[in-house]
Amino acid sequence: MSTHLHMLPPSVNNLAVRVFLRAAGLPYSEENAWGKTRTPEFLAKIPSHLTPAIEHSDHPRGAMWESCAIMMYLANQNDLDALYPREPGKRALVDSANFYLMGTLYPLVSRSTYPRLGFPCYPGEVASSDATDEQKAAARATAEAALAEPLEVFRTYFVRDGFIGDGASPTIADIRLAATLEFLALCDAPLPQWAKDYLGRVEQALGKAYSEPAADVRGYVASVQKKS
Ligand SMILES: N[C@@H](CCC(=O)N[C@@H](CS)C(=O)NCC(=O)O)C(=O)O
Repeated sequence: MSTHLHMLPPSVNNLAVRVFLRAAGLPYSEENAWGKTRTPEFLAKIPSHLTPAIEHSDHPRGAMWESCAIMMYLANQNDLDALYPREPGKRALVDSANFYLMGTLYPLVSRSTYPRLGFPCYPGEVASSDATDEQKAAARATAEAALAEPLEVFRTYFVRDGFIGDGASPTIADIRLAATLEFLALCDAPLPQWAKDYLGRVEQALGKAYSEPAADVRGYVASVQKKS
């Protein structure tokens, strides 16, 4: 059963699923959704207008979105126990890391980096308000400073010196965290050494499955850095 992925190449939310599909060795096709996410045809299938989104004929609605949920669904469906451990304790580590990333780390990542990436910022945030440039810069810097705490939690609790889930190879939580760390190249503070080592470990373990789609994100980040 092939998976059709709607994706935006510079996005780390999308990078996670792009890496997962390659690492899992599942049959898939990819379509660049740039300029299409608000079209009636897209909205009929994916009313959230969000990518990554997959079309999959076995799914009860035919399509779904949310990077972590997509990886969980496809891993469950295809018994990919190395990527999504079945043992309850290991799975709890993976799920907890992914929920913590989406609920706590990622909002700080987006507030720290989206203004520099030129990505739309969420309604109600300083960056999308009519605040002054100074106020927006201060809000961005505050979000960046707040990243240190959840990153340290990832280091000490989830990652330690290995992979999330305590196995010998990366899980869907490692794919999601590694992809997210890619945007931190746009922060003023350098990525902590442990995170650089971790990113290298994940990329080495996944090989081209990671580096090929990551090149799209890295190319976009580099183009932004060149302009600034
Ligand atoms: N929590 C979601 C976030 C998805 C998301 O924000 N997608 C953005 C790109 S990073 C998008 O597709 N935006 C297009 C739109 O809203 O039209 C996930 O992890 O999949």
